[in-house]
Amino acid sequence: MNDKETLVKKTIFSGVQPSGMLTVGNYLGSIKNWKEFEETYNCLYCVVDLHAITVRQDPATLRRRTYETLALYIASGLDPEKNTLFVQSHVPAHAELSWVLNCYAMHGELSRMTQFKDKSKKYASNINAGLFTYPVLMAADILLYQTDLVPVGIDQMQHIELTRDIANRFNQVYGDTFRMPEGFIPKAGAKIMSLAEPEKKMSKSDTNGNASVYILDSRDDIIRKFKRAVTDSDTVVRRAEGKDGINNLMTIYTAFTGKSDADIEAEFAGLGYGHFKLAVGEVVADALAPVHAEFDRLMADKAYLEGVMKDGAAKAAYLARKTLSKVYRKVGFTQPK
Ligand code: ATP
Ligand code: LTN
Repeated sequence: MNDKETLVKKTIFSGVQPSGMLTVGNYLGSIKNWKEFEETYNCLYCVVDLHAITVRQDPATLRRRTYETLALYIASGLDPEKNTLFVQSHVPAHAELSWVLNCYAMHGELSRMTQFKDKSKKYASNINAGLFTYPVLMAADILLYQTDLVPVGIDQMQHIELTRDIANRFNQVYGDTFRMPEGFIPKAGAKIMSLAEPEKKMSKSDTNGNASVYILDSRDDIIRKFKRAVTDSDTVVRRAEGKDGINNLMTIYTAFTGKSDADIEAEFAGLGYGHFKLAVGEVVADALAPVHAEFDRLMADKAYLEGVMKDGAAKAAYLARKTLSKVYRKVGFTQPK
């Protein structure tokens, strides 16, 4: 990406935490949708390791998952020549802008973030300041690149609203500094639910192994988990209020096949849930098979992944520094001569 492209094309930024094995929810809510932007936007996709340590991580595991998350970006189809793929901690401007923005984010608004409230319950013995200011770091990620569009699952929309509030507040004090980003939610797959408790979001850090289908699960595991998915006592495959389990399976089927609810109802008319669950499992396993193969190839080539990280960080750092310098100037910091 050069300066001219940055001027003409709009910018996309998104990220995933290397906090666990990625699920089908992460795939459908985010990564899978990113490929379609690579020709028409300047795209930056980040492995957000600074965010991941808001919850205690084992260092060796975090390191491995950082490589794995990057490999999954590429295995899911993102071309490192067309997208800037990088690791957050490799570009110091994220932490630097985050500090400045912390001084323009209010305690009250951060206390209202549902992810903070949920994670405070889940990790009650480690409600650290980083967990609280997590959305400010996310705002820094987005605003550093003068981002136009942020493709995410629905759970992140509240953080994007907050990013806009912080940007507005800053722009009002110092004049136009940050571009106003918009969230972008996928049509199918914005919120994939747990297979064990379908009223809860599928999450990579769920401790129940049957609740989440991981992108890297074996074909047998994927099919087994879908066969065991919690549904209801009805037998007809159709979308309806209160049928969270079936609704979720229909959403997943649509996201992988493009079929509408009416197509699905017709396809499984008279066949019952067992048949449908197996079909969903097979469709997911078929779609993920090429991702698995490419992932294995990439993980065997660490030098290549390190090259992608290095190039991505250099490109991102160049763009980030421009915004950060502007911010430092505006708030009144001196520049060393
Ligand atoms: P954790 O369990 O560690 O909080 P997570 O599974 O919620 O992680 P994130 O790294 O927070 O995943 O999210 C990465 C991206 O995946 C975000 O864009 C998020 O909106 C999306 N995402 C996460 N879970 C789902 C889901 N169940 N359905 C759709 N999108 C999701
Ligand atoms: N907070 C997000 C991950 C994330 C992100 C971002 C997404 C960190 N920085 C910037 C979009 C843009 C999450 O938990 N899913």
